[in-house]
Amino acid sequence: NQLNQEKQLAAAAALRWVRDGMILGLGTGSTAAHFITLLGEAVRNGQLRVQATATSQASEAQARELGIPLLEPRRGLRFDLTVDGADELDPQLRLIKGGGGALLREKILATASEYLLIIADSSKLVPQLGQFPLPLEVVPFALPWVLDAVAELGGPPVLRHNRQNPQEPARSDQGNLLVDCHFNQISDPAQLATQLQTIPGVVEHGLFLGLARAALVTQGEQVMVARP
Ligand code: DER
Repeated sequence: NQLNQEKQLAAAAALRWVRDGMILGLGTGSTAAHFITLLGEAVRNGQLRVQATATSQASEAQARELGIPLLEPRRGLRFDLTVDGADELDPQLRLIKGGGGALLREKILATASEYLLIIADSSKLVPQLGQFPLPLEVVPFALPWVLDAVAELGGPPVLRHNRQNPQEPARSDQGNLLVDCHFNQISDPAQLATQLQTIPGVVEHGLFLGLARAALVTQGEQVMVARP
């Protein structure tokens, strides 16, 4: 369908940013999965020699399956390029991420990257962040107080449930809980990020500010390069 083609087009455009010998960060989600598939083909046919670390167990399994050489986290490891999706992008390339539940490792790798390249279909572009519920990764013990604190901040929180069996809460790769906060409009993302970071038990939030260097955004057959 049209949306899937837009995701594939963005993924294919991102592959052209990969240089032989690069150390890559691999994102999570359906758009990033297309990129990993295309990267796997380029590695398998000898077009590219790369090493990579993934932002989720799911992406790691996909990369391993495709024969992409994987790197374990180690001191001093930096990524030449990380390619990842997003749930929302605003004109300053501030992002909401975490729809796929991988926001903690995504932010860890984004921060360890020389260059974070976002790939997204045009539905992700928004004038102001917040329509997409803001994901948090939360330590289980802290949940009740985190829910109170986030509600106080004006973002009605919803505990995310496991898609396979909905009576179970969703779990991150770290075994923590995921909470989606319905702020609707986030007028000051930096202020909200600071407020969220001070709530004990909030391991990470899905506001990615000042991290993305560029975004490849597809609309139909067109691929736009967006920069902050
Ligand atoms: O969780 C994330 O941040 C992912 O990048 C994800 O939300 C993007 O999802 P999609 O590529 O499946 O639309």
